[in-house]
Amino acid sequence: MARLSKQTLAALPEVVARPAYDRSRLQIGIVHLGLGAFHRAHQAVLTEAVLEAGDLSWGIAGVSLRSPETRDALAPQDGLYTLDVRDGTGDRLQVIGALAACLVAPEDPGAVLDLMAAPSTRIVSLTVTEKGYCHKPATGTLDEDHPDIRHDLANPSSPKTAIGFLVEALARRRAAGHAPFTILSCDNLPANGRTLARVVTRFAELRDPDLGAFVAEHVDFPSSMVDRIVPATTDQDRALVAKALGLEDAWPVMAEPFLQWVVEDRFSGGRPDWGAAGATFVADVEPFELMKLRLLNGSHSTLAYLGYLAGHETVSDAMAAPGFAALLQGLMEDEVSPNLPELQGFDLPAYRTALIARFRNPGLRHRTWQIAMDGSQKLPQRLLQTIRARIAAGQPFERLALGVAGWMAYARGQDLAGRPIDVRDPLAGRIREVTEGRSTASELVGAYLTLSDVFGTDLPASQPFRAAVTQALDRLLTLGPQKLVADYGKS
Ligand code: CS2
Repeated sequence: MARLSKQTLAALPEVVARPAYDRSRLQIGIVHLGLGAFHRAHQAVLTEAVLEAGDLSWGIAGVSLRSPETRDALAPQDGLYTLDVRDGTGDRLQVIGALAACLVAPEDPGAVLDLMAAPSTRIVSLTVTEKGYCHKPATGTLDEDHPDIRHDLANPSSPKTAIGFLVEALARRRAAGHAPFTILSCDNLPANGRTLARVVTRFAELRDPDLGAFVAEHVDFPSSMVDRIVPATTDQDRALVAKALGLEDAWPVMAEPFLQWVVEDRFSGGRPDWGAAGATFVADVEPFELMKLRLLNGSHSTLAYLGYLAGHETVSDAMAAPGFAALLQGLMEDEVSPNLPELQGFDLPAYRTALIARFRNPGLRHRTWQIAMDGSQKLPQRLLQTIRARIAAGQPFERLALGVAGWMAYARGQDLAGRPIDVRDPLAGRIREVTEGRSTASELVGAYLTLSDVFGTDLPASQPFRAAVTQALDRLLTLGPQKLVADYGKS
């Protein structure tokens, strides 16, 4: 079967949308760090609409910070790939042309820095996941002992982290007299722009106090709330897309129809007209971020741990099992929504109902194991912040505590029948160490609460917190996940 590429574009079936603009005239205006499926199914798609509308100055150079896999898949395809939008009733296919170049940072960090330092680059955006910020999740400050951060401080011109690349590129632009680029975080972190500003400024300051002051004063870090469910692509997906295209695509991306992007409008060097493509620009993103992180991602993580432990491979499988929908509905309505900041004119009940339907999407095979990854980096903003608010107000938080207990049961590396779990988490080793030989709920909770990077110092000292999580974990260990969750469907 022939491969998708600029030569074969014309052979695509009519129903497959494709770039109508002249890709040979694309300029690179955006360098994106973290070229995963999420970026390709979200920001790249809105940028594609901007290119279609005629502004060709915003082509994207995608940078993988670790592995060459994406570049190896997309380079032979001239950067083209297919977006497959699925809702369970059919597939909507679009070939995206916005990726003008793909780079692999470890192969040639100098080439990445050259591109970032070029005056034509006006925005550097990021989807590097929570752990890519090299920060302490409980405080949101730079982890100055992080081995890669230490490496990047010692070797500024061959960085490994996004933070190291950003600061070196900004230093080069400053030395050359070019205006800084705007740095746009697109990760699931609260106040993601401010968090990134904090770690980047601190890193710059550690390199040189003058550079730190320059970053603090001259660089824009708008926050943005991103939302679209994008499961990892499987070989089965590849086969289905190939069949529909009549061409091989080595790395298509699968997504749900829903897409939301709320962005703070602070781009001193200009920006694409993403608003015309469906993004919303606001003065303050924080209320949107909190709502999305706590309702969507908080539910997602709770479902991922309990669902995995109950033997469900995907989100939609778990949603079809007794009790899961009721548990999440109750969690969102009774324990999360009352503690969210006011969002004027926003229909919260409709958002919650839509979330349940999105989780049920039978067209997506979103693995619970995938969402379960990196829990130590996700729990603070997804569940623990809401719990803090409820403790402060003297309110109960039984379902949120169950989400935390689910993570504790999962992350120690074996399920309730003693079968091993492949736990992917930067703290996995540490968690194994502290939980070794502990088996009762109170022993396990005691062990986990020594992890101050996750729980801070306030939650381990809180009696209501310890009691609620211990009780939830005890119920989980004695009743088992299926029965425990099914009971929520009965009341
Ligand atoms: C998920 C998110 O993997 C995860 O942790 O909760 O990637 C989620 O699918 C997106 O944030 C949806 O916008």
